[in-house]
Amino acid sequence: PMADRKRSASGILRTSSQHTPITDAVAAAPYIVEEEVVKEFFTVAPSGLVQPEDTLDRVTQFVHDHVARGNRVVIITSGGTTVPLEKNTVRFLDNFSGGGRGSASVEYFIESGYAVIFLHRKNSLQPYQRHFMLLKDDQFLDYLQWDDNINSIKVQSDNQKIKTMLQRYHKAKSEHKLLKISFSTIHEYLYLLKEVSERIRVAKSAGLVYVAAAVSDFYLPSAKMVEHKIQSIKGPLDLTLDPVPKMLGALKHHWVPRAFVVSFKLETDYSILHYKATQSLERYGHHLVIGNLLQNYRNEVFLYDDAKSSEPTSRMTRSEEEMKSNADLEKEIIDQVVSRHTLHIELNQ
Ligand code: 9Z3
Repeated sequence: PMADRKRSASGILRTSSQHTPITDAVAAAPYIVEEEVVKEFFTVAPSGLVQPEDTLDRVTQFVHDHVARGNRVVIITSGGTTVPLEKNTVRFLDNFSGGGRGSASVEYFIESGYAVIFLHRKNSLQPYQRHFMLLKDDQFLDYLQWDDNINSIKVQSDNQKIKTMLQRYHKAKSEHKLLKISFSTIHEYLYLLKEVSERIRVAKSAGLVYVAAAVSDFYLPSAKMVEHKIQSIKGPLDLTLDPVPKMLGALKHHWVPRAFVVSFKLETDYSILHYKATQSLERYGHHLVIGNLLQNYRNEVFLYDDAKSSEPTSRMTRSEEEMKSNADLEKEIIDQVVSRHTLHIELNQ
């Protein structure tokens, strides 16, 4: 499929017919998980939901302040969720995501005037800081030197990119444009996504949810989980995981019914990407789905906003030059998302 796709005139391949026979009647029915199922899922949270007590109050305050100033508010989720295998967790499953997409997106949303709630995996890449973490030859510490004369640290850099980044960081900070909240487990993630989403409802159509986190589809309920570290003496490990209730429909229809909702779809097989992405549009009612393939997700994404179309609405790529200079594809992605959000606000005043 990758080779075919390169050869096609538009650069886009039609979805393989194997995945398309889904009737409109079935596909059009929105999928919304029952509230009981959501409640049940959160009550069986294995290791509790570890958060500072005032986390949600800080969200309420943050949203209140920015809505009062007429700012748009976006929730950006980023990083992979964990699935603990033991109550005292030594082993866990993880989803692929280092937080590059989410953390880069934060910077461009802030540049576009948004206030950002960054729901991220603990220890994943952070906005602004990521530029120092991803340095190839230098290390962050190479920029710092101890100066005995002033008994202080001196920063040594003539790197323009870093200068711009620092300026943006300090501006965002002084304007209180960024609120960070971390998660680790799938339970923490979904719990926080629900609570935080419900708190941006007051932003109405000026609210945006941008789901870039890589979220596990399977988990081990605490009833099936052992207390202590699984011992290897017992031989091979058999695991049967339960499906995670699909909450993306409830997000759109119940938690933030007036907000603009953008989600990412990660696949490894191009021939099913189109089907899966349009399914998210139809089943969950998302406004925009951004599809990407694990093999080249930093260089190419597909935008889907029409469930009935047999092709993605558009495709974005990084040129050779942009790859070399390490330019972010997210800049272009956020430009697109912001202009669609503007239209959404105009239509939903
Ligand atoms: C993505 O597809 C993101 O673009 C990546 C970004 C995870 C590939 P990195 O953080 O990677 O820059 O290293 N995110 C969505 C992945 C996902 O699991 N989506 C769910 C699904 O496909 C729906 S929310 O079912």
